[in-house]
Amino acid sequence: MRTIWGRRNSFNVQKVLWLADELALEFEHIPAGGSFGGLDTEEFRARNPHQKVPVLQDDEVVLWESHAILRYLAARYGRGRFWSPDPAIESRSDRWVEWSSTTLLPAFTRLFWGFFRTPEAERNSAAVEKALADTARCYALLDEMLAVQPYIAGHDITLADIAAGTPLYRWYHLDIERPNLPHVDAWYRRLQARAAFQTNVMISFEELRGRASF
Ligand SMILES: N[C@@H](CCC(=O)N[C@@H](CS)C(=O)NCC(=O)O)C(=O)O
Repeated sequence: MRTIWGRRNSFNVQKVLWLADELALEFEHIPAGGSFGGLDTEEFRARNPHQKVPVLQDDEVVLWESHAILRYLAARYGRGRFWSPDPAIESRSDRWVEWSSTTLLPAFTRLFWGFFRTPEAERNSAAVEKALADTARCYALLDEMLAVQPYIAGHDITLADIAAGTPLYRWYHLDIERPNLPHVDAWYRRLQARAAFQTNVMISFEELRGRASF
């Protein structure tokens, strides 16, 4: 019995749903968080003391933190595709998953919250500019990597593309000035061609506009 909790318009949830579909896993999806609520019940808190989504339950294994879930699913069900038993090979992707956690996603999250989730009249334009510049610098770095290979860690899609690629749909739909990054554009087109990306990432986030309450 496999269950994934989390609202579809959370990009942390989207990463997990995207990978689960890439691996053709069967699971029950339970919308939770945001307007669905459900994070403050004792039952949910027992699964995730932080009361956040995504959460995965795979038989007796319960996991939270989107990147920990990605690694678990890949190691358990994606060997040879999304996971290499050779630590040296896996580290080529894993370093970018870590970089996404520590650098790209914090910058993008500041941008998304400061720009899109804050009502226009309340925006701190200096903070938004800074977040935009920081995010653009991250994607500019990826542009250099992607100039010589189609995916972040080489010729095939890896967890790095899921961690760093999930925000792309929002990045390209925000009414902001993006730098010209042709290799990131091409990478985004490659990801858009994948059914699992279309189903789980290319979905409206309009409900989040000007909403800082969850
Ligand atoms: N670092 C965590 C972040 C988890 C997180 O902050 N989740 C947000 C959604 S993106 C959440 O649960 N917010 C409360 C809500 O949706 O009600 C992860 O990657 O899973």
